[in-house]
Amino acid sequence: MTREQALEYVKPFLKQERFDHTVRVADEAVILAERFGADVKKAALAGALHDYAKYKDRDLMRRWIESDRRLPKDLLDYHHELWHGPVGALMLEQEIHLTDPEVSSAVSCHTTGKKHMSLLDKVVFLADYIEPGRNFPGVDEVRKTAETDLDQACLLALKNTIVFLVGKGRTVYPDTFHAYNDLL
Ligand code: DGI
Ligand code: FE
Ligand code: FE
Ligand code: FE
Repeated sequence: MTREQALEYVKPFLKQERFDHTVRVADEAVILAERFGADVKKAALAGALHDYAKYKDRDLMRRWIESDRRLPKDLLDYHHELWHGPVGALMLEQEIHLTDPEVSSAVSCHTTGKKHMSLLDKVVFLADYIEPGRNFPGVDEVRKTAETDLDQACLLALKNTIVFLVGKGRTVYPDTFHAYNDLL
């Protein structure tokens, strides 16, 4: 599957603004892959597919988590915003036979990160955070860092996310801490 085919596949499932974000993530993932030596085609594909399940029905996603052995049950104890990555990766496997484990992993962990992220996981995670449409506080420092240091940039993005969530009094999924601790 090409970047174009992937974009065509996800488009009907996304709102226009989310689709525009998706195109920017795919483009940013390509830039980062070229910069840091990741597989450019896989980066484009994972970027194009990463938010596929963003608007899937919450109860449908809950049932996936409850019934598929590959999905950690503790996801149910955390915010449903976190579900679209891991559930989306498995839906894509079923629907379009996305079997590439590297692309699947990058889609799966794009929101939280995880321990021992691969080069491709980091590229997609960071692309989602710094794509040109984002304006999180501190994103420019992450963009600057991403010019030279992938791990430092991911670490900074994770730190910002953790600080943001803690500041709002929200739960933090353990994989976010695992990713952070692993890169520190
Ligand atoms: O899907 P996107 O909007 O492109 O971005 P995303 O998948 O990175 O993040 C979706 C939301 O999840 C975002 O509002 C931040 C939130 N989030 C990220 N990590 C955690 C989290 N929310 C909780 N509760 N816990 C986390 O660890
Ligand atoms: Fe997402
Ligand atoms: Fe993200
Ligand atoms: Fe996204």
